[in-house]
Amino acid sequence: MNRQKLIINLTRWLAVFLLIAGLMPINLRAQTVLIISGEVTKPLTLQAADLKAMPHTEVTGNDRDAKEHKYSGIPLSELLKQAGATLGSALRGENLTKYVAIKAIDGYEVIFALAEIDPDFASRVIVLADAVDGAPLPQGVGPYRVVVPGEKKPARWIREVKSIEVRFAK
Ligand SMILES: Nc1nc2c(c(=O)[nH]1)N[C@H]1C(S)=C(S)[C@@H](COP(=O)(O)O)O[C@H]1N2
Ligand SMILES: [Mo]
Repeated sequence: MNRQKLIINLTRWLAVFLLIAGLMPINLRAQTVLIISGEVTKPLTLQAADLKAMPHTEVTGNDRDAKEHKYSGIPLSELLKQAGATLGSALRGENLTKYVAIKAIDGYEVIFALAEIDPDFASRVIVLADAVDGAPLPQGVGPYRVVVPGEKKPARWIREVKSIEVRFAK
């Protein structure tokens, strides 16, 4: 193959690649959608496909419309476990002073004590929801929203989550 043919061939493959990449839904393209950092042994930079592949749980919750909805999402404990947070038998002593700060695109921020998230302590499963009643969360709510089952006021149901950070309170 001469040089010119090689270049034509490479250009063709590049065109095919760009076409396929262009046709992919935006949320499947390789881009960071969630960062988990702070007091963890394995900070995570996650893409949509990573989150999609994680174990999901269904929880029911009452939205502000007072109607019951079925949310599907990744338990926050699962995300923090994968990041290497001190959960389970490691959640004792000074680690009980840790909290989890969750931030949204609009600057809104909420916190949970790490123990509120650990399944050994908590009787409810707090999730990072990516679907409601079988459909992806709408624009402005998702792609990821925290859902706290049983909480009387939905103020910690933080929408458009972009990062999760574990910190020491002291
Ligand atoms: N990102 C973000 N999430 C947020 C808020 C916000 O201002 N920004 N407000 C919270 C408050 S105070 C309430 S009461 C609920 C309202 O949820 P709704 O918009 O689904 O009714 O969202 C919570 N999540
Ligand atoms: Mo609110």
